[in-house]
Amino acid sequence: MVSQVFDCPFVPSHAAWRAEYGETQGLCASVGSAAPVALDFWQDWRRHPREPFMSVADAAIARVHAGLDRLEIEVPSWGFADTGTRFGKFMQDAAALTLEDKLDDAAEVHRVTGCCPSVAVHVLWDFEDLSNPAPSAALAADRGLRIGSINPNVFQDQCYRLGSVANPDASVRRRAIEHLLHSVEIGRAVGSDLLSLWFADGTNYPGQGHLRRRKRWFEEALREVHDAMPASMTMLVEYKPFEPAFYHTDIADWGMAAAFARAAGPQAKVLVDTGHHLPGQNIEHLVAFLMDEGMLGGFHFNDRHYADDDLTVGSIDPYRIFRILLEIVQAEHDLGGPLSVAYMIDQSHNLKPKIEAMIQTVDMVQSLMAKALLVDLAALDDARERGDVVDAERCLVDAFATDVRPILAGWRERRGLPVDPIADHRAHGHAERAAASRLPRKSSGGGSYA
Ligand code: PSV
Ligand code: MN
Repeated sequence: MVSQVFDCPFVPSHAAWRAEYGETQGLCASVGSAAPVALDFWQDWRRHPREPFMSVADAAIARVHAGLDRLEIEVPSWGFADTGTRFGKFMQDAAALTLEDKLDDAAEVHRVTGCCPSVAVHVLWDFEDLSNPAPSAALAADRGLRIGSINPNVFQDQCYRLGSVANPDASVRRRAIEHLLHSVEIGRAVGSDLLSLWFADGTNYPGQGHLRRRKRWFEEALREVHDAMPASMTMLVEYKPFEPAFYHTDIADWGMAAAFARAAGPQAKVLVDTGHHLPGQNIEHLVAFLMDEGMLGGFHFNDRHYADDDLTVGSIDPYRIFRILLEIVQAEHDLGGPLSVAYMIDQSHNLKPKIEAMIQTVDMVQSLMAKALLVDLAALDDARERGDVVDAERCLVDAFATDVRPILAGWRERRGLPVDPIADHRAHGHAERAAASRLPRKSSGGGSYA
């Protein structure tokens, strides 16, 4: 059954149009007469969205709503703090300083989106008293949140100049492993089941490191940490082809991450950060491959134009994230149930207001997931079997081109959430209150590079 039948693909249904604007306004008669009215309708629709612009079957809308009900997205604590480039930091009055601030901001994102109940933490950036992390769980709970993935910091201390678990100095390797083991305990104390590992280890110059020896050190370290994890905990192994190391990175790509995860043990999986690939990498292909191997653990979502740019999801290439999500939708469809995948954001917003950028990201991930859920998988399979390449691609393009904002609006209304989360956040005054309370606590000026 089709919920609305529209006469024109780019303007609302006759019924909706007549109800709002009467018979006299032409629909597709001519661009000249329809355009001004269409603009009015659009502006009004943005305030009070009612129905989709394209016909979408009720069953498909229900499928999207059910998919959105399941979709939880973790926000990173560091996405609310002042950050910058390696050349300097630009400070924002409302940017968070403490874990409490970050949790307040995350709670604001969750208030308007309803799908971000957990916050990733970086151990040395977020916990003041590492010997007693448990109260942080209560701070999160007070705000209706929970502490999500635990991210150790084995990259910033002076001793890690030549690496952490692959450092040529055994005492530094031990120190890094101790920090990873401590992070497991922190996870236990705050009720987190995700240990998310990213290593800056690598070398800058040919000859600097013994590549195979470093690989062995990594395997040993990951195995030791894996063995210390409770049965409920998953280890996520992240990869990155370069930066901060520029000659080689010890976990350079998804294949190495999968091999290391396998060497670590059955609770270790691969973490795909969408910004961590060399140009031209087909990310949806590696995601499909990892899923089929049972090795996909989760995502760090962000967008990029050049390298690890940490731009908001979909700002550069929304079709790419759509294609990745479609692989997951297909896998779950084939499996007949949801996969256990951690959806996390990993972005630093240097120019946009932090909370707005985070809400914009969540909205984009939801929209792209909605589009992926709209793909007619039966038609896609049929086109593939017929060898009809054009029809197969059209299945993707049709779904991607569908305006899902009304469907999302319907989902939000059903959940009692604001239909326009950014507008609601702006009207709520959180940023102004945050700036007033945080500014006096900030030291003047930004952070310089050198
Ligand atoms: C490294 O570039 C990374 O992607 C890791 O996930 C870190 O946890 C995060 O960025 C820190 O911003
Ligand atoms: Mn990441």
